[in-house]
Amino acid sequence: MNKLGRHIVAEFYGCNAQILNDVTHIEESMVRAAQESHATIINTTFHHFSPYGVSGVVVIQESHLAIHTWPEYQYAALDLFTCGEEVDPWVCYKYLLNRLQARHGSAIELGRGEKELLEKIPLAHPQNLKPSLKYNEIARNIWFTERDETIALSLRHTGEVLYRRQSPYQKVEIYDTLAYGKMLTLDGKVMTTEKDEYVYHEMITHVPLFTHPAPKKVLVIGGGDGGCVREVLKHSEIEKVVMVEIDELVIEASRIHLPHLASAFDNPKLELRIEDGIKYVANTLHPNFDIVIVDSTDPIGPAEGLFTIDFYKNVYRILNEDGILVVQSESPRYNVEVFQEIYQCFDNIFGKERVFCYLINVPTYPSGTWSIAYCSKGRAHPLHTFSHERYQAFLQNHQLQYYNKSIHKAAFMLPNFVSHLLKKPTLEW
Ligand code: SPD
Repeated sequence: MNKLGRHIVAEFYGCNAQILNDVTHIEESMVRAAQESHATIINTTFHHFSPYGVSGVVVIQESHLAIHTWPEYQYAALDLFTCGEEVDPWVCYKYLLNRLQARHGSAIELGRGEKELLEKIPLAHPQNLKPSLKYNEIARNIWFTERDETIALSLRHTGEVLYRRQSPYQKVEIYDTLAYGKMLTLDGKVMTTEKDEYVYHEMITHVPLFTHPAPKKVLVIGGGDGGCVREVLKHSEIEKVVMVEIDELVIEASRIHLPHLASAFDNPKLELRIEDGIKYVANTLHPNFDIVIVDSTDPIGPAEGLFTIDFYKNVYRILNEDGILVVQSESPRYNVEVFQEIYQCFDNIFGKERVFCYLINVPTYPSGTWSIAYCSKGRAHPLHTFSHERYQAFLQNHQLQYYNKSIHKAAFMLPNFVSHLLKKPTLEW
């Protein structure tokens, strides 16, 4: 491209007046237009004018999408400006024309920043131009936001996206956040951050490992950042771990930017398989694992199949007789219905008495309260079969940041609202 950017100046006529006066609809449409074009959203601001009209802008990594509407004229004026080659502003134009129910639209495209007329001057390496990362000195005010229809969680970051690649399954990104260090996101959802990853990874691994009577072989489904296998392999009695991750870009991003999590990928006890965990489990013929850990994303996109009864029937089948399944089971505060459905599914397969829920505090997940399901096929029990001997021996060699035997026990003491959602009593102590 011989221009720095493409700028579409557009007019939409004969739109639906009600839509043009609905600030929520307009904001959602503009955000979706950005998503349709695979732009990366930095921030949005939208305002409703009295009595009619909406103005707003979606700031994208590639520039901005802006709108002003006149419902009384059924008219909207738009600026769709993108830089670089990856995002096509016409995708946004077509999407919005349809969303705002315009009778017709007209547009001109302006090329911005004719390269032939520009002189590029040498600037210092971006690293040297970067302001120091002390909170008060950061000039840029850029936020990553994970949101659904009702809740948004935002983390401020430096503005530099350290890794961004679209895999066949999802968009894999690493941001540099001010409060939580480097952060891995998949399709815009927080998976893990340098500064709070230990909560999730220690709790999803050590709880089953210290309560299984004699764990030797572990299967991890998902977990591409490496945090789970790092923790599992701290247990010297583990002879083999199979990790099945569908998306090799997650592993690549973690190896490059989160080496502290990816530290066990080259451990000889680990068999790392890049394939679909659902197929792997379906094709495993005989009981073969003492513990299965499902460290998935949320139940949309590639992880959807990891939340189905067929998948878990197969997991049950491949567990050895005292086997334990642990699964990240979403939030009882955020995804209430999904949370209930997951436990219903496990109750049906393992039996209600053998399915337990425990809670962890992950500040960077929506609501901060996250849950893990513990399902026992045989003798294992989350509290009664805890091995004090192995725990004491483990402490001789390892220091953990969240997990200890008290938090293990406490995590199973459920608040009343969670017990009610699950129709299960909390564990007695
Ligand atoms: N909404 C967040 C759910 C994330 C569960 N998996 C996290 C991956 C960490 N290894």
